[in-house]
Amino acid sequence: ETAEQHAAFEARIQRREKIEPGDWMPAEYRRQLIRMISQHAHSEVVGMLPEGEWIDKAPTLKRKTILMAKVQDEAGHGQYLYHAAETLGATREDMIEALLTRRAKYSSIFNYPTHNWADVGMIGWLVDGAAIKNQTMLAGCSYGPYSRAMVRICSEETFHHKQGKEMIVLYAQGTPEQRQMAQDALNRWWWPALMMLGPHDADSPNTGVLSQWGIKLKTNDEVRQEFLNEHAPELLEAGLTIPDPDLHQDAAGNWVHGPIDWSEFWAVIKGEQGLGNERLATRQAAQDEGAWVREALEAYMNRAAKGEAA
Ligand code: FAQ
Repeated sequence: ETAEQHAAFEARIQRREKIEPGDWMPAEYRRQLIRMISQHAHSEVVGMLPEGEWIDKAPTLKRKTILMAKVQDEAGHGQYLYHAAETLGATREDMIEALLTRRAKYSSIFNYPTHNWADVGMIGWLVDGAAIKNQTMLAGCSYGPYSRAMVRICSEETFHHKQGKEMIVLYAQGTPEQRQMAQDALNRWWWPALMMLGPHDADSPNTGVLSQWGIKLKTNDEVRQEFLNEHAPELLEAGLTIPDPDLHQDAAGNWVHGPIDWSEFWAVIKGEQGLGNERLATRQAAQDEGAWVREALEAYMNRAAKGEAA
C-alpha cells in the first residue's frame, strides 16, 4: 500500500464516489467492511429464529402468511449480504466458521426469547424500526455493493415495520388480555431495541474510522436518537407505557432516555445471558444437517465441469 494509493482513495471518498469491488482500497477498509457486512448477514440469519418459532402458532391464516413472508425475507437478506461480503474476498466457509466459533458477532437483539405472540409484532415495530434507521444511513455508504443491498433490504424492512406496528396498535386497543400482551412485549423489547444500535459513541471504537471512510454516515447515538424520536411518541399514542421512568422530551423536542444497562448488552453478546448458546447450537445443527447438500452440489459441479471438458 503506497501513500499515493491512500491519497487517491481518500480523495475518492471526499468526492463521495462509490468504491466498487475491483477498486483499490486500504486493507483496513476491506477488513472493516467484511466485519460489518458478515455480522449483518449473520444477524439476518440468526434473526429468523425468534420469529420463526411462531409460524405454526400464528392466530390467523393472514398473520401466518405475513410472518412466513417476513422470515423468508430475512433469509434473502442474509444471502444478499453474504454475497456483498464475498465481493471483498471473504468466503462463505470462513464467515460461517467465524459465526459458529464466536469470532464474529451478530446482533444482540436476537439472543432475547419470544414469550408471547405480541413479541412478533413488537419485533416488527421496534427491531425492524431500529434496523431501518441504521440501514437507511448505510444505504448512503461508500461501498457500492453494500449501499445497493441496503436500498432493497430497507424497502422490505419497511413492510416488516408496518405489519408489526399495525398488529401492536390493534392489540393495544383490544381486549384487556390483548393490551396486557402488547405491554408485556414492550416491557421486554424496549431496552434491547435501544441497545441494538450499538454502544454510546464514547465507547464505540469502530465509529471513527468508519465515519472517516463514509461507511457510517451517522454515529450510534445519532441513529438511536432518530429511533427514539419516531418511536417514543407513537408507542405512547398507541396507549402503551414505555418502561423508562426517566424518559422525557428536552427543550429542543428530542426524546431523552434513562441510563442503559450496558453490562446486560455485553453479557447477552457473549452468551452469558439470554439465548446466545442456544442460537449458536441451532445454527451449528443447521450447518451439520446441510453438509450432504453442499457435498452433493460439489459433486454435481465437479461432474458438470468434467462433462464440459470432455
Ligand atoms: N450486537 O465500535 P462499535 C436486523 C459490537 S439487522 C452485537 O460501535 P460498529 C434485521 C460491534 O460489532 C441487525 N454486537 O461497532 C432484522 C463491535 O464489535 P467487533 C444488524 C454489537 O460496527 C430485523 C463492538 O460492539 N444490523 O435487525 C452490537 O461501529 C428483524 C463495538 O461497537 C447490522 O449489523 C449489537 N447490537 O457499530 C432481522 C447493521 N452493536 O465487531 C430479523 C450493520 C455493536 O469490533 C428480524 N452494522 N456491537 O468485535 C452496523 O451498522 C454497525 O456494525 C453497528 C455497530 C451500528 C451495529
